[in-house]
Amino acid sequence: MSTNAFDELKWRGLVYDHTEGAPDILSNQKVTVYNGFDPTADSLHIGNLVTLMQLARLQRYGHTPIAIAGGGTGMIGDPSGKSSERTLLSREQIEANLVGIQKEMAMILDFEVKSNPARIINNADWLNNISFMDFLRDVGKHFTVNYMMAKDSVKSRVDRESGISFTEFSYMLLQAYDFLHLFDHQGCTMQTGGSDQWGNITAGVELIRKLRGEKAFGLVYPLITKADGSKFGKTESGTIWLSPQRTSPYRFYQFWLNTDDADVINYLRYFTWLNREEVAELDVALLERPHLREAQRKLAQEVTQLVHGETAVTKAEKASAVLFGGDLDGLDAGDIRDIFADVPSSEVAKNEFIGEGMALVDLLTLTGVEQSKGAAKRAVQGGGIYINNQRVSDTEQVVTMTDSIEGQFMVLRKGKKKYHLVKVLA
Ligand code: 545
Repeated sequence: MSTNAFDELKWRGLVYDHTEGAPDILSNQKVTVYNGFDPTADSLHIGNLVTLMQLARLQRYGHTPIAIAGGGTGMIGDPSGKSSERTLLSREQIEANLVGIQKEMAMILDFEVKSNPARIINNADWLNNISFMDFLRDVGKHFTVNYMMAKDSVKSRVDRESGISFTEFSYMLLQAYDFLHLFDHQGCTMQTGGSDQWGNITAGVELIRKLRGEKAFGLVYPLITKADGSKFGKTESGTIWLSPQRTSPYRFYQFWLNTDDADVINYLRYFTWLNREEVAELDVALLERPHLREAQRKLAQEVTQLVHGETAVTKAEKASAVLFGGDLDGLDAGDIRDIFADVPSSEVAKNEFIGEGMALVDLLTLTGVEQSKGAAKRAVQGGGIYINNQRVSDTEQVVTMTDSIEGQFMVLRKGKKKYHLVKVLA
């Protein structure tokens, strides 16, 4: 670790902007620092993981982290970084989403450490009860519309025909009020976030200055980018979420494993606890032996472990080995579906495999793995056919339900790498 928290964040490439004095208090004092998360979904995605990790990092430097679960702000919707109006979420949806994201916050932060335990606080506790009259008098009065209009989140929307509702326009005041509330009740003097949050954070710093005559601080991180310019955290099959129900640990692991050489060192700094020496070693490995993908593998292991735990890493690695001929023992149907999501597949009715079953050579031709029975036989004789990654030696082999994985799949393979997934239809 660097000797002080600010140098550490700088080295990690995580300082995009900060208000005056922030480096000094991060380095020389112990502060209470917060980051907010609105319950717009039932899970955080890996874009939000950066900010969560930063809270955890600041905690290791002795600062006290607060994660705000935005049960109140989530009722309104932050226009920051959004080109169009959001649809309001129902109260039930918000409640359900809060459950999911609070669980994820709890995974990364430390609640046990005596000196500076983390706290998760729901801003509905104060926002949902404040009266509109009080709010306009106590908060609204301190901001000119001119000031609010100058913020990127508003400016970019005013210029568009669709505009911005009064509801979303007001959002920054709620976030500013949160900061004031945490300043008053939790001794919180710093707020962090992605760079999209700069306007909201500085509004809070302003409010604390105006109403309390005190100095509070803001620090924002760069939004994560990819060297090739494409969007970070998305694949063809969608966003990479922290929730294992939304993104399986195997897919999660694969996502990190597939990181480009040009990005991997940055991501090691953003998303892992590895220190300078460890990252430097992987940088050397990347330069000298890029084909071994040691940096990517370490990244995948570290982040998967952080989010899904150690056994998930072992399992994901085993699953990754399957595409290179590894055995299928211990994998369930869900794993198989994940691993072979991108290989050709066919659907075959279950009753074909019941009773006497189906001759393997027939299955090979039916699925198009081989063009003819003759070719299929020759392939088996040549030792080039595998079922569930077990080589088949008998040209007369019959396939039955006992060859299926949980009654749902069979994996055919020709040669080293050509896979075909048989989906058994009930
Ligand atoms: C609410 C009340 C506060 C302070 C902050 C907030 C939330 C903030 C916001 N943040 C984003 C967010 O995304 C949805 C989370 C996943 C379900 O909207 N107004 O809530 C993101 N944030 C993390 C980073 C961010 C930001 O949670 O700050 O920049 C993304 O990386 O967009 O008092």
